[in-house]
Amino acid sequence: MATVRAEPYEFAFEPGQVALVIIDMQRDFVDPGGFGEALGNDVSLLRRAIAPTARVLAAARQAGMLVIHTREGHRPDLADLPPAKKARGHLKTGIGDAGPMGRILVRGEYGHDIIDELRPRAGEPVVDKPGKGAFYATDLDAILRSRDVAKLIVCGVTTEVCVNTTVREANDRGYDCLVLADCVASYFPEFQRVALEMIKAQGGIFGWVGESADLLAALAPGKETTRPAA
Ligand code: C5J
Repeated sequence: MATVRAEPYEFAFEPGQVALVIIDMQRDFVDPGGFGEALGNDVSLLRRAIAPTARVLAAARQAGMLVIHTREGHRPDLADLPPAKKARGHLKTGIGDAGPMGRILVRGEYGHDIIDELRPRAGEPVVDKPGKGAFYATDLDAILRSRDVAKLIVCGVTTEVCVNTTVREANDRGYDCLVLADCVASYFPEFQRVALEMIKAQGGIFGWVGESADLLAALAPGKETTRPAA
């Protein structure tokens, strides 16, 4: 059993029964020149999560942990894009339209894919999701249950949207989630802070919040793991 320092209290897991879930680290959200930046967001706030997530990804692979990647996006014919989602925001260029990195949030397009730094390896499930939560209209639950996974370590973007929605969905399905604070990010610093507070409040009403350095220490006991400079 491994234990990770976390809030509101230690997160314990068997390495064989935990999955690393990396949410929506897609070019359109994270890379300069993508949809997120075109909407006026500062993507450097999201990019802070890349290096710690890459370290966690490497350690998880080394430990033989199940690694799952998710991508938010839609079929090229947009048949799974709710009209309400398409209309929201009255965007001049929105989901399904030609954007700076191909059609925005459309499967198969360059911008929809995962950033090079966190590219999935063969054998790692990539879950394509039409919504914010990774369980809604996907086979994520079946993938996890078929491997007896009951605990999730969660990284990705954005903290208050797809990360929070996924953690809440997971919680209602009986999963324990550890969210790594330095491996999730938001375009809005205040939302980042509050979204993490919400998860760990009231004795961990939705889950646990920890730091990647403490997970790395738990995965490599005996090995000195220093906290990288922020
Ligand atoms: C958003 C996400 N923010 N992955 N998607 O629309 O959080």
